[in-house]
Amino acid sequence: MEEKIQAVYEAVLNGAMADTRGLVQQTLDAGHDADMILKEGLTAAMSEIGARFESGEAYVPEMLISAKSMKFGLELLRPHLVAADVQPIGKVIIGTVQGDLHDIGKNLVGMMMEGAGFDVVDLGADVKPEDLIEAIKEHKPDIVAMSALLTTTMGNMKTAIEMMAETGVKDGLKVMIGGAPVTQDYANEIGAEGFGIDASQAAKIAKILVS
Ligand code: B1M
Repeated sequence: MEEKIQAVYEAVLNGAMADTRGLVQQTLDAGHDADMILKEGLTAAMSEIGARFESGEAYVPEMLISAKSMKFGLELLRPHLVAADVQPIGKVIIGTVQGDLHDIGKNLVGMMMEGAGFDVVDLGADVKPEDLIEAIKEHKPDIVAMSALLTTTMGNMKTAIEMMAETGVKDGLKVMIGGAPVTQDYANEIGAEGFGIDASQAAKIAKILVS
């Protein structure tokens, strides 16, 4: 791995928040591609901290400071990942489902969708289905995009879709889902029109859904 990107990777892995910001900036200034910094630096470090958590070598506090470091880096990459002056091609409401606090992947998907030309309304994490329904009534999106990172919360995607149907807001509205435990089979099972394995695929699928 290139030296500067390796330093970003290590800063995120070690939860060195201030260092991450400086190192991402230096890596950008050196002319490295934002997408490469994201994949080989930030995202790779989060995968490693996840693997360490799984094997008992890291604990929740370590995951948390790595996640915060990644967020610092991601904010600097945002302008490079999101193209300026794009006319909206549709409106997306995005959020992480109720009971789930993981928001990094959701933020990334939101950024990629912005980059693809969508107007994105971000409801944050731990979104109750009732609040989602209210937001749909207020913003009238083309797509609702839901993220879940826990096997225990992915069922809340189904609950939200059912509530959309019951309250009459589902007509003409496309639903997309994603997150580590989520699969295309699960999307088919709960009646979601779209599934994305990662943020860039999510943006591509969203474009297809509004075309
Ligand atoms: Co948690 N956590 N966590 N965690 N955490 C996981 C998810 C876990 C896999 C770790 C592990 O065991 N290896 C595990 C889940 C196991 C399971 O259910 N199968 C887990 C657990 C168990 C927990 C707690 C229960 C731990 C505890 O308290 N004992 C707890 C739950 C809290 C809660 O939500 N109620 C918890 C807490 C946390 C922190 C708060 C410490 C922190 C989150 C901070 C934050 O997000 N603000 C955290 C973190 C950081 C992780 C890991 C390490 C990293 C997640 C991440 O940000 N990845 C994670 C392990 C891992 O993923 N390897 C883990 C980087 C991100 C870019 O990837 O989010 O997968 P990801 O998003 C991808 C794709 O999934 C996809 O695109 C994104 C970009 O390519 N995608 C979509 C996501 N949403 C999409 C939506 C789409 C399409 C694609 O369409 C709409």
